[in-house]
Amino acid sequence: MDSVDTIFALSSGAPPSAIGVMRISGPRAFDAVKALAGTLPPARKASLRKLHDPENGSLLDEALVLVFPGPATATGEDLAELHLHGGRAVVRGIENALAHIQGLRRAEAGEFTRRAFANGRIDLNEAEGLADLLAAETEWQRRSAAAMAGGAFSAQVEQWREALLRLAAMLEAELDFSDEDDVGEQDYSNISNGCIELHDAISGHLNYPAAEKLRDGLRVVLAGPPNSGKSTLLNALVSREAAIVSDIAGTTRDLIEVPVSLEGIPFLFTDTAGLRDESGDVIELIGMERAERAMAEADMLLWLGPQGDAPKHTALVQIEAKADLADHTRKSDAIIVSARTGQGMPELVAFLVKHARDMLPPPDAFALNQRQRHLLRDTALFLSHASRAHDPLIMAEELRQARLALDALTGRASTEDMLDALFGRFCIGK
Ligand SMILES: Nc1nc2c(ncn2[C@@H]2O[C@H](COP(=O)(O)OP(=O)(O)O)[C@@H](O)[C@H]2O)c(=O)[nH]1
Ligand SMILES: [Mg+2]
Repeated sequence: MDSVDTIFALSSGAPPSAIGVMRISGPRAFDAVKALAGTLPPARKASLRKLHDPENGSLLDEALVLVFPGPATATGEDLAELHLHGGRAVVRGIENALAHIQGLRRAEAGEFTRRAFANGRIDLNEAEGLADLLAAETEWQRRSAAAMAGGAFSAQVEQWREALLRLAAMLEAELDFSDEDDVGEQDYSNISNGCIELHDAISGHLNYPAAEKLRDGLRVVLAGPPNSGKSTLLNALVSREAAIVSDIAGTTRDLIEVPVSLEGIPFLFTDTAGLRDESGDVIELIGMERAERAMAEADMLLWLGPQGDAPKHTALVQIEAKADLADHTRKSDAIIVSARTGQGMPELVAFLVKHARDMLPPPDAFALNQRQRHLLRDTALFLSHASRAHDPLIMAEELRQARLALDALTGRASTEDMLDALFGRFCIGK
């Protein structure tokens, strides 16, 4: 019996579909193909084969069959793909036949990717990027996830890691020399400076906007007194009747959140209960409280009320609404819109998109998620400790901690590489 199960799953969408791609990965993948197709097609060449049920010989489908010998495959194992006709019965028939083959079982969720990670084909960051890529709904989400999945961040981490190993090796060398020659005070300022440099490089990346912003969308909150036109403007922005509009003050009482993509950028628009002093309605009061909280958390606040009443907010945008009415309120430095006639709407959207671009991680660059930020912050912190350590042994320990944090980032934790780097530097007859 093999120590690793061979797994299979339909990797394309739910049937019925034009084509259903069945993937098989593991030590018995090619045996399974032989069992169904009779012979094994040449590696990496799409070949047309009749697939028969190995138990009773009945024809199941005629399919394109591809085999990829490991370890240079997506999973790092022998991998096969059956491009089936995507009908429900065809797919089910093949699944049943595969399930009856010795050593094969259905894959669990994410198991192909998990194997890719276990076999060193991708690291944790790339796996996360891949998950984000599959979940991406807007252009910016897709590009950022693609950068992460494509290994841009992993390559950067690898560079930092090498720098870190070099510093550790230099320190190790100093410690050894001080043992042997007893030359008294050693000078560690080189290593200290190296730590500071690396600390700064890593900290720089922590200043980028977080990936969560990209995932959840920029929070744009519409606020102002009752009847100032918030709900109407929200509906116009998201191009549908998400919020109820009426001229009765207090119509919107709870937050209404609408995710929408404008020019490929994810936004979360929030309509709020109008702020007024004289409401006796308990529910409306709760609504106003929620409105206050939403405003505090907003990435951008569109204020439709009088200029003098505007709340304090770092990204406040004055909106002069209902511009089609002769007696509408005039404001200075405001974006002038009429949700009713559409006047000024393209300008408002362009303004929002322009500012969103500055607030989101740049596209095609990786955006760091919470786990990654957390571990990078740890790494930077240990480096800063190391740079200030007076005792070389403490410095070595801080560097070791920094490396462990970086290794947790990629999901690698071996010390083998550390030794390689160390001995690589010491081939001077030692
Ligand atoms: N003429 C005109 N009326 C508007 C405009 N926007 C909203 N209104 C009207 O103003 C009233 C209050 O609108 P609403 O969106 O419910 O305001 P909210 O209380 O701030 O959410 C409604 O009767 C709307 O039809 C606009 O751009 N032009
Ligand atoms: Mg409203």
